[in-house]
Amino acid sequence: MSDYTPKPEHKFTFGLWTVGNPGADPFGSAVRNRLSPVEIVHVLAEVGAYGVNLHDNDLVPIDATPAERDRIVADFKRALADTGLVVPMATTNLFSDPVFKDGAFTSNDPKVRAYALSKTMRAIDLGVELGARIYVFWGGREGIETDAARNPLEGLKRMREALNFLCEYSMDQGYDLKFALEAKPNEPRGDIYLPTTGHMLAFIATLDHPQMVGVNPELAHEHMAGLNFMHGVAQAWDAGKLFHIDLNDQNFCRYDQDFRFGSHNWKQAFFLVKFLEDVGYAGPRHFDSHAYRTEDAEGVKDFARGSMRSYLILKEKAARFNADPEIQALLAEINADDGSMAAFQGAYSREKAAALKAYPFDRPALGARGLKYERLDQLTFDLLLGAR
Ligand code: GCO
Ligand code: MN
Ligand code: MN
Repeated sequence: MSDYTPKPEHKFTFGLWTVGNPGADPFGSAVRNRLSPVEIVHVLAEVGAYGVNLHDNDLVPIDATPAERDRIVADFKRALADTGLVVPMATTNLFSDPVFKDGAFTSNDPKVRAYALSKTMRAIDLGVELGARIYVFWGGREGIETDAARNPLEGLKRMREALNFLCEYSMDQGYDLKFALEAKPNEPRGDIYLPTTGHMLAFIATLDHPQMVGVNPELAHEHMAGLNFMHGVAQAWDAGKLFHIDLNDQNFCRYDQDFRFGSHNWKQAFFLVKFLEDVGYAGPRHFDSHAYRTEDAEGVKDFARGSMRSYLILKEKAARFNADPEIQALLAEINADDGSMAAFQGAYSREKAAALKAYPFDRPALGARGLKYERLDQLTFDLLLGAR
């Protein structure tokens, strides 16, 4: 039996808004008491987390005076010092207050857009003060219910202007900060701009400082869009843009369920963990999810402990997959290369192209070959469910 105790080197983090979620939903009110940020830090320390992330207003109420802000931040810092927890990531709440009902950076009202910039700069200052090196942008209300409201080109232009401005602000302050853009297809808006990680990656290339901007893919959000999350994560990694990751779980094509990581799609979660561990992703593993509404304070701890435990179990399974002689022999056979095509591989040359066009391929033989993915997948299933 392996040791599934979370350790700081696993970099497991939770948002104040995740373990602090009191269980309200559009059909019912809160079922759990609201915990203060200091209390949440202590719960996270008790369950063995490494860090805590926050929106500005998870910690400092939107209408706090400067003196109140300083007192709250001092108390929070003391809790961090007492527990050893760190704040790797911070973000801005640009969606709860009525001022943001038509978005923040993309709102049609220039005063709202300006307020959003001002609020974000102050939230960046707060995040940096607490030690954050990653700043997340989730455009929760940057979207529409009706396209009559705005041409999406205008939305993209405003989003680009805001991010360019904030990149410059961060550099001007001398902050060592990277931005991570988080996509979501819908909810709370009917449609949200830049709906998937792939859209975000293409958008980043249009910014003035693309080197400081990456992505924060979230499992649930890509599943809402019916996509293979691990493939999106792989593309972000390939582009050097996997700055952060939001782990949770979610049935396909549903509302934002925010279930505990590993609670629903075990196989998808397994291949995701295997990917992250195989490539050596070194960033935080952030659980952006919350306990079922049925749970009390103890259930919230079960949720948090379970998220980390499931990750570590899947990590162990990934190591076993990589060390399994039968699975590896099968993979070697599937990927066998007799070297006969070496002359055709790699960079283009005119000679190579001519030789390739002239080569007598045995198409029927190539098409007739069985690829043994059925056996490979069954071995994976057996390994995952403990039957090997
Ligand atoms: C959601 C989002 C948020 C963001 C958070 C940080 O669907 O509500 O995932 O939880 O991750 O606002 O940007
Ligand atoms: Mn989400
Ligand atoms: Mn998220």
